[in-house]
Amino acid sequence: MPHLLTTTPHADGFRMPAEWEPHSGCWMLWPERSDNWRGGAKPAQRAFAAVAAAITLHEPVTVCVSPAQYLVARAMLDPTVRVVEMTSNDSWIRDCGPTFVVNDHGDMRGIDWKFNAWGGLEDGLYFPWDQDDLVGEKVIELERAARYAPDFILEGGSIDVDGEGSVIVTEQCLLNHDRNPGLTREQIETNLRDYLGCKTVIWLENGVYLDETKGHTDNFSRFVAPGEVILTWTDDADDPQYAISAAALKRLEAATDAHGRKLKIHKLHQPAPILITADEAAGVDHVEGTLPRTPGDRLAASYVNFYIGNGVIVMPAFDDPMDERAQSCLAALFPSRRIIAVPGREILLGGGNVHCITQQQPKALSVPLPSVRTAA
Ligand code: KQY
Repeated sequence: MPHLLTTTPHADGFRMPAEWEPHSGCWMLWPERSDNWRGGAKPAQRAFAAVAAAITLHEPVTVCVSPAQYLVARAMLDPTVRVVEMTSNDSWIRDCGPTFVVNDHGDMRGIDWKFNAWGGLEDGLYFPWDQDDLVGEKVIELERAARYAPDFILEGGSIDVDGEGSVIVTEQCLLNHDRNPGLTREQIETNLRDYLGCKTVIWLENGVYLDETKGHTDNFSRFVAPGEVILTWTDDADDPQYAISAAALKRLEAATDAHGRKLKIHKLHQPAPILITADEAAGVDHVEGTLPRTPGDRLAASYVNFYIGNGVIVMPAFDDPMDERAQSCLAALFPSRRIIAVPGREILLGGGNVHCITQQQPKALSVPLPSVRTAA
Protein backbone atom coordinates (compact mmCIF):
# COMPACT_ATOMS: atom_id res chain seq x y z
CA MET A 1 0.00 0.00 0.00
CA PRO A 2 1.56 3.34 -0.99
CA HIS A 3 2.19 5.78 1.77
CA LEU A 4 -1.10 7.02 3.26
CA LEU A 5 -0.70 9.85 5.73
CA THR A 6 -3.06 10.45 8.63
CA THR A 7 -1.59 13.83 9.56
CA THR A 8 -2.35 17.07 7.65
CA PRO A 9 -0.16 19.02 5.23
CA HIS A 10 -0.17 22.08 7.47
CA ALA A 11 0.95 20.06 10.50
CA ASP A 12 3.72 18.53 8.36
CA GLY A 13 4.95 21.87 6.99
CA PHE A 14 3.37 21.55 3.52
CA ARG A 15 1.31 24.10 1.56
CA MET A 16 -0.41 24.31 -1.81
CA PRO A 17 1.79 26.52 -4.04
CA ALA A 18 0.33 29.19 -6.30
CA GLU A 19 -0.22 28.08 -9.89
CA TRP A 20 2.41 30.58 -11.10
CA GLU A 21 5.15 28.81 -9.10
CA PRO A 22 7.34 26.42 -11.18
CA HIS A 23 5.75 23.17 -12.38
CA SER A 24 7.23 19.79 -13.19
CA GLY A 25 4.26 19.13 -15.45
CA CYS A 26 0.56 19.14 -16.17
CA TRP A 27 -2.03 16.32 -16.03
CA MET A 28 -5.14 15.97 -18.20
CA LEU A 29 -7.87 13.36 -18.84
CA TRP A 30 -9.15 12.48 -22.30
CA PRO A 31 -12.84 13.24 -23.08
CA GLU A 32 -15.01 10.50 -24.57
CA ARG A 33 -18.46 10.26 -23.01
CA SER A 34 -21.12 11.01 -25.59
CA ASP A 35 -23.72 12.17 -23.03
CA ASN A 36 -21.53 15.15 -22.12
CA TRP A 37 -19.59 15.80 -25.32
CA ARG A 38 -21.29 16.23 -28.68
CA GLY A 39 -20.42 14.23 -31.77
CA GLY A 40 -18.99 11.30 -29.81
CA ALA A 41 -16.54 13.77 -28.21
CA LYS A 42 -14.57 14.25 -31.44
CA PRO A 43 -14.73 18.10 -31.42
CA ALA A 44 -13.85 18.11 -27.71
CA GLN A 45 -10.91 15.78 -28.30
CA ARG A 46 -9.53 18.22 -30.86
CA ALA A 47 -9.95 21.06 -28.35
CA PHE A 48 -8.24 19.08 -25.57
CA ALA A 49 -5.41 18.19 -27.97
CA ALA A 50 -4.94 21.91 -28.73
CA VAL A 51 -4.71 22.68 -25.00
CA ALA A 52 -2.16 19.88 -24.49
CA ALA A 53 -0.17 21.08 -27.52
CA ALA A 54 0.00 24.62 -26.12
CA ILE A 55 1.10 23.49 -22.65
CA THR A 56 3.62 20.91 -23.84
CA LEU A 57 5.64 23.68 -25.48
CA HIS A 58 6.40 24.85 -21.93
CA GLU A 59 6.16 21.90 -19.52
CA PRO A 60 5.68 18.11 -19.73
CA VAL A 61 2.05 17.04 -20.21
CA THR A 62 0.53 13.67 -19.29
CA VAL A 63 -2.90 12.77 -20.69
CA CYS A 64 -4.72 9.87 -19.01
CA VAL A 65 -6.99 7.92 -21.33
CA SER A 66 -9.26 4.87 -21.25
CA PRO A 67 -8.02 1.63 -22.86
CA ALA A 68 -10.62 2.04 -25.62
CA GLN A 69 -9.35 5.49 -26.55
CA TYR A 70 -5.62 4.91 -26.10
CA LEU A 71 -4.70 4.68 -29.78
CA VAL A 72 -7.03 7.51 -30.76
CA ALA A 73 -5.56 9.83 -28.16
CA ARG A 74 -2.01 8.78 -29.01
CA ALA A 75 -2.63 9.66 -32.66
CA MET A 76 -4.31 12.98 -31.92
CA LEU A 77 -1.93 14.26 -29.25
CA ASP A 78 1.41 15.88 -29.85
CA PRO A 79 4.20 13.24 -29.74
CA THR A 80 5.81 15.01 -26.78
CA VAL A 81 2.69 14.40 -24.68
CA ARG A 82 2.90 11.31 -22.44
CA VAL A 83 -0.24 9.17 -22.78
CA VAL A 84 -1.07 6.74 -19.97
CA GLU A 85 -4.04 4.43 -19.57
CA MET A 86 -6.39 5.35 -16.76
CA THR A 87 -10.10 4.78 -16.28
CA SER A 88 -12.26 7.77 -15.36
CA ASN A 89 -15.90 8.81 -15.70
CA ASP A 90 -15.10 12.02 -17.59
CA SER A 91 -12.27 14.47 -18.10
CA TRP A 92 -12.26 17.17 -15.38
CA ILE A 93 -8.95 16.50 -13.65
CA ARG A 94 -8.93 19.90 -11.95
CA ASP A 95 -11.85 18.62 -9.92
CA CYS A 96 -11.39 14.87 -9.54
CA GLY A 97 -7.58 14.85 -9.59
CA PRO A 98 -5.11 15.48 -6.79
CA THR A 99 -3.99 18.76 -5.26
CA PHE A 100 -0.21 18.72 -4.82
CA VAL A 101 1.45 20.33 -1.83
CA VAL A 102 5.13 21.13 -1.22
CA ASN A 103 7.39 22.01 1.70
CA ASP A 104 10.45 24.24 2.00
CA HIS A 105 12.80 21.29 1.45
CA GLY A 106 11.42 20.61 -2.04
CA ASP A 107 9.32 17.58 -1.07
CA MET A 108 5.95 17.01 -2.71
CA ARG A 109 2.86 15.14 -1.49
CA GLY A 110 -0.66 14.76 -2.88
CA ILE A 111 -4.11 15.39 -1.46
CA ASP A 112 -6.74 12.93 -2.60
CA TRP A 113 -10.02 14.74 -1.89
CA LYS A 114 -13.36 12.97 -2.06
CA PHE A 115 -15.31 13.65 -5.26
CA ASN A 116 -19.10 13.40 -5.81
CA ALA A 117 -19.56 14.75 -9.35
CA TRP A 118 -20.45 18.25 -8.16
CA GLY A 119 -23.42 17.28 -6.02
CA GLY A 120 -23.77 13.53 -5.50
CA LEU A 121 -27.02 11.64 -5.90
CA GLU A 122 -29.08 14.74 -5.27
CA ASP A 123 -27.82 17.00 -8.02
CA GLY A 124 -24.53 15.68 -9.31
CA LEU A 125 -23.86 16.15 -13.02
CA TYR A 126 -23.57 12.46 -13.87
CA PHE A 127 -23.68 9.02 -12.31
CA PRO A 128 -21.60 7.10 -11.41
CA TRP A 129 -18.42 8.95 -10.43
CA ASP A 130 -16.57 6.10 -8.73
CA GLN A 131 -13.74 6.02 -11.29
CA ASP A 132 -13.28 9.80 -11.16
CA ASP A 133 -12.94 9.46 -7.41
CA LEU A 134 -9.94 7.16 -7.92
CA VAL A 135 -8.06 9.53 -10.24
CA GLY A 136 -6.41 11.51 -7.44
CA GLU A 137 -5.11 8.37 -5.77
CA LYS A 138 -3.84 6.91 -9.07
CA VAL A 139 -1.99 10.06 -10.13
CA ILE A 140 -0.38 10.41 -6.69
CA GLU A 141 0.74 6.78 -6.83
CA LEU A 142 2.17 7.18 -10.35
CA GLU A 143 4.28 10.02 -8.92
CA ARG A 144 5.31 7.83 -5.95
CA ALA A 145 4.17 10.61 -3.64
CA ALA A 146 2.77 10.20 -0.15
CA ARG A 147 -0.98 10.78 0.00
CA TYR A 148 -3.37 12.60 2.30
CA ALA A 149 -6.97 11.37 2.01
CA PRO A 150 -9.28 13.65 4.00
CA ASP A 151 -12.91 12.76 4.50
CA PHE A 152 -13.89 15.95 2.71
CA ILE A 153 -15.54 16.55 -0.67
CA LEU A 154 -13.65 19.20 -2.59
CA GLU A 155 -13.05 20.01 -6.25
CA GLY A 156 -9.80 21.69 -7.27
CA GLY A 157 -11.76 24.28 -9.27
CA SER A 158 -13.52 25.46 -6.13
CA ILE A 159 -10.34 26.83 -4.52
CA ASP A 160 -7.70 29.31 -5.65
CA VAL A 161 -4.57 30.02 -3.58
CA ASP A 162 -1.83 32.62 -3.64
CA GLY A 163 0.70 30.15 -2.18
CA GLU A 164 1.29 32.60 0.68
CA GLY A 165 -1.55 31.59 2.97
CA SER A 166 -4.70 32.92 1.22
CA VAL A 167 -7.46 31.03 -0.56
CA ILE A 168 -10.54 32.26 -2.46
CA VAL A 169 -13.74 30.16 -2.36
CA THR A 170 -17.46 30.75 -2.87
CA GLU A 171 -20.28 30.13 -0.42
CA GLN A 172 -22.43 28.89 -3.31
CA CYS A 173 -20.07 25.95 -3.76
CA LEU A 174 -18.35 25.18 -0.48
CA LEU A 175 -21.39 25.76 1.71
CA ASN A 176 -23.69 23.97 -0.70
CA HIS A 177 -25.65 21.20 1.04
CA ASP A 178 -24.72 18.87 -1.83
CA ARG A 179 -20.99 18.82 -0.95
CA ASN A 180 -20.30 18.50 2.80
CA PRO A 181 -23.70 18.89 4.47
CA GLY A 182 -22.42 17.76 7.88
CA LEU A 183 -19.79 20.48 8.11
CA THR A 184 -20.16 24.06 9.32
CA ARG A 185 -18.47 27.01 7.66
CA GLU A 186 -15.90 27.00 10.49
CA GLN A 187 -15.13 23.30 9.99
CA ILE A 188 -14.73 23.87 6.26
CA GLU A 189 -12.33 26.75 6.96
CA THR A 190 -10.38 24.49 9.29
CA ASN A 191 -10.04 21.89 6.52
CA LEU A 192 -8.83 24.54 4.07
CA ARG A 193 -6.24 25.70 6.60
CA ASP A 194 -5.12 22.17 7.51
CA TYR A 195 -4.86 20.84 3.95
CA LEU A 196 -3.88 23.88 1.85
CA GLY A 197 -1.76 25.53 4.51
CA CYS A 198 -3.90 28.69 4.27
CA LYS A 199 -4.49 31.16 7.13
CA THR A 200 -7.00 33.39 5.39
CA VAL A 201 -10.14 32.27 3.57
CA ILE A 202 -11.71 34.89 1.29
CA TRP A 203 -15.37 34.01 0.86
CA LEU A 204 -17.25 35.25 -2.21
CA GLU A 205 -20.98 34.71 -2.43
CA ASN A 206 -21.62 33.19 -5.87
CA GLY A 207 -19.69 32.15 -8.96
CA VAL A 208 -20.45 32.75 -12.63
CA TYR A 209 -24.13 32.88 -13.58
CA LEU A 210 -25.45 29.38 -14.39
CA ASP A 211 -22.11 27.66 -13.82
CA GLU A 212 -23.11 24.01 -13.45
CA THR A 213 -20.41 23.45 -10.80
CA LYS A 214 -22.47 25.76 -8.62
CA GLY A 215 -19.92 28.44 -8.05
CA HIS A 216 -16.38 27.34 -8.84
CA THR A 217 -14.05 30.24 -8.22
CA ASP A 218 -11.65 29.12 -10.97
CA ASN A 219 -14.22 30.36 -13.49
CA PHE A 220 -14.88 33.58 -11.59
CA SER A 221 -12.13 35.07 -9.45
CA ARG A 222 -8.50 34.01 -9.01
CA PHE A 223 -5.17 35.25 -7.71
CA VAL A 224 -2.85 36.43 -10.47
CA ALA A 225 0.00 37.49 -8.15
CA PRO A 226 0.42 37.94 -4.38
CA GLY A 227 -2.09 40.62 -3.38
CA GLU A 228 -3.72 40.74 -6.85
CA VAL A 229 -6.89 39.06 -8.06
CA ILE A 230 -8.84 38.90 -11.29
CA LEU A 231 -12.64 38.97 -11.43
CA THR A 232 -14.97 38.17 -14.31
CA TRP A 233 -16.89 41.32 -15.14
CA THR A 234 -19.58 42.98 -17.23
CA ASP A 235 -20.66 46.62 -17.42
CA ASP A 236 -24.13 45.54 -18.58
CA ALA A 237 -26.34 46.13 -15.54
CA ASP A 238 -29.14 44.12 -17.21
CA ASP A 239 -27.01 40.99 -17.37
CA PRO A 240 -27.56 38.63 -14.39
CA GLN A 241 -23.77 38.40 -14.10
CA TYR A 242 -23.58 42.09 -13.22
CA ALA A 243 -25.02 41.82 -9.70
CA ILE A 244 -22.98 38.67 -8.96
CA SER A 245 -19.70 40.30 -10.01
CA ALA A 246 -20.58 43.60 -8.26
CA ALA A 247 -21.23 41.72 -4.99
CA ALA A 248 -17.91 39.90 -5.33
CA LEU A 249 -16.12 43.17 -6.02
CA LYS A 250 -17.41 44.54 -2.72
CA ARG A 251 -16.20 41.49 -0.80
CA LEU A 252 -12.80 41.61 -2.50
CA GLU A 253 -12.46 45.33 -1.80
CA ALA A 254 -13.18 44.69 1.87
CA ALA A 255 -10.83 41.70 2.12
CA THR A 256 -7.22 41.48 3.22
CA ASP A 257 -4.99 38.52 2.41
CA ALA A 258 -2.93 36.37 4.79
CA HIS A 259 -0.23 39.05 4.82
CA GLY A 260 -2.74 41.77 5.72
CA ARG A 261 -2.55 43.29 2.22
CA LYS A 262 -5.54 44.96 0.57
CA LEU A 263 -6.19 43.33 -2.79
CA LYS A 264 -5.61 44.92 -6.16
CA ILE A 265 -8.58 43.82 -8.28
CA HIS A 266 -8.48 43.44 -12.06
CA LYS A 267 -11.76 43.20 -13.98
CA LEU A 268 -11.77 40.74 -16.87
CA HIS A 269 -14.72 41.45 -19.13
CA GLN A 270 -16.79 38.41 -20.09
CA PRO A 271 -17.72 37.59 -23.71
CA ALA A 272 -21.28 38.19 -24.92
CA PRO A 273 -23.67 35.48 -23.66
CA ILE A 274 -22.99 32.14 -25.34
CA LEU A 275 -26.03 29.93 -25.89
CA ILE A 276 -26.14 26.27 -26.92
CA THR A 277 -27.36 25.92 -30.50
CA ALA A 278 -29.93 23.33 -31.59
CA ASP A 279 -27.26 21.58 -33.60
CA GLU A 280 -24.87 21.41 -30.63
CA ALA A 281 -27.58 20.11 -28.29
CA ALA A 282 -28.65 17.48 -30.83
CA GLY A 283 -25.13 16.05 -30.89
CA VAL A 284 -25.19 15.09 -27.21
CA ASP A 285 -26.67 11.72 -26.19
CA HIS A 286 -29.51 12.00 -23.72
CA VAL A 287 -28.87 9.73 -20.74
CA GLU A 288 -30.84 9.64 -17.52
CA GLY A 289 -28.70 10.92 -14.64
CA THR A 290 -26.56 13.23 -16.80
CA LEU A 291 -27.27 16.96 -16.96
CA PRO A 292 -29.05 17.44 -20.30
CA ARG A 293 -28.03 19.98 -22.95
CA THR A 294 -30.92 22.12 -24.18
CA PRO A 295 -30.85 24.54 -27.13
CA GLY A 296 -30.84 28.14 -25.95
CA ASP A 297 -29.27 27.37 -22.56
CA ARG A 298 -26.66 29.93 -21.57
CA LEU A 299 -23.18 28.60 -20.85
CA ALA A 300 -20.88 29.92 -18.12
CA ALA A 301 -18.29 31.44 -20.46
CA SER A 302 -15.42 33.18 -18.70
CA TYR A 303 -11.86 34.16 -19.61
CA VAL A 304 -10.85 33.59 -15.97
CA ASN A 305 -10.70 29.85 -16.75
CA PHE A 306 -7.08 29.97 -17.99
CA TYR A 307 -4.10 27.75 -17.14
CA ILE A 308 -0.87 29.23 -15.76
CA GLY A 309 2.05 27.12 -16.97
CA ASN A 310 5.83 27.61 -16.91
CA GLY A 311 6.27 30.65 -19.15
CA VAL A 312 2.76 30.41 -20.60
CA ILE A 313 -0.89 31.32 -20.07
CA VAL A 314 -3.30 29.11 -22.01
CA MET A 315 -6.62 30.95 -22.22
CA PRO A 316 -9.96 30.08 -23.82
CA ALA A 317 -11.12 32.19 -26.76
CA PHE A 318 -14.76 32.32 -27.86
CA ASP A 319 -14.64 34.00 -31.25
CA ASP A 320 -15.93 37.12 -29.55
CA PRO A 321 -14.81 40.75 -29.80
CA MET A 322 -13.82 40.54 -26.11
CA ASP A 323 -11.21 37.83 -26.86
CA GLU A 324 -8.60 40.40 -27.79
CA ARG A 325 -9.26 42.54 -24.73
CA ALA A 326 -8.95 39.49 -22.47
CA GLN A 327 -5.72 38.49 -24.15
CA SER A 328 -4.24 41.98 -23.65
CA CYS A 329 -5.37 42.03 -20.04
CA LEU A 330 -3.68 38.67 -19.33
CA ALA A 331 -0.55 39.76 -21.22
CA ALA A 332 -0.31 42.82 -18.96
CA LEU A 333 -0.82 40.73 -15.81
CA PHE A 334 1.70 38.06 -16.82
CA PRO A 335 4.39 40.00 -18.74
CA SER A 336 6.96 37.20 -18.61
CA ARG A 337 4.61 34.57 -20.01
CA ARG A 338 3.52 33.91 -23.56
CA ILE A 339 -0.27 34.06 -23.98
CA ILE A 340 -1.75 31.28 -26.11
CA ALA A 341 -5.47 31.48 -26.90
CA VAL A 342 -7.14 28.16 -27.76
CA PRO A 343 -10.72 27.57 -28.98
CA GLY A 344 -12.84 27.39 -25.82
CA ARG A 345 -16.34 26.75 -27.11
CA GLU A 346 -16.20 22.95 -27.31
CA ILE A 347 -14.82 22.66 -23.77
CA LEU A 348 -17.42 25.14 -22.58
CA LEU A 349 -20.17 23.00 -24.14
CA GLY A 350 -19.07 20.22 -21.78
CA GLY A 351 -19.42 22.50 -18.75
CA GLY A 352 -16.01 24.02 -18.08
CA ASN A 353 -12.88 25.31 -19.73
CA VAL A 354 -9.08 25.18 -19.93
CA HIS A 355 -8.43 25.40 -16.19
CA CYS A 356 -11.01 22.73 -15.39
CA ILE A 357 -9.35 20.16 -17.67
CA THR A 358 -5.79 20.67 -16.40
CA GLN A 359 -3.99 20.04 -13.11
CA GLN A 360 -0.50 21.35 -12.46
CA GLN A 361 2.14 19.36 -10.63
CA PRO A 362 4.54 21.68 -8.80
CA LYS A 363 8.26 21.32 -9.18
CA ALA A 364 9.74 19.35 -6.34
CA LEU A 365 13.20 18.04 -5.58
CA SER A 366 12.06 14.76 -4.10
CA VAL A 367 9.08 12.65 -3.21
CA PRO A 368 9.66 10.99 0.16
CA LEU A 369 7.95 7.65 -0.53
CA PRO A 370 10.33 4.69 -0.15
CA SER A 371 10.02 2.80 -3.44
CA VAL A 372 12.40 -0.03 -2.53
CA ARG A 373 11.60 -2.44 0.27
CA THR A 374 14.54 -2.63 2.67
CA ALA A 375 15.77 -6.11 3.63
CA ALA A 376 14.47 -7.40 6.95
O1 KQY B 1 -14.93 22.26 -13.43
C1 KQY B 1 -15.83 22.21 -14.23
N1 KQY B 1 -16.26 23.29 -14.77
C2 KQY B 1 -16.41 20.90 -14.54
C3 KQY B 1 -17.80 20.91 -14.91
C4 KQY B 1 -18.33 19.51 -15.10
C5 KQY B 1 -19.21 19.44 -16.21
C6 KQY B 1 -19.84 18.11 -16.41
N2 KQY B 1 -20.85 18.30 -17.39
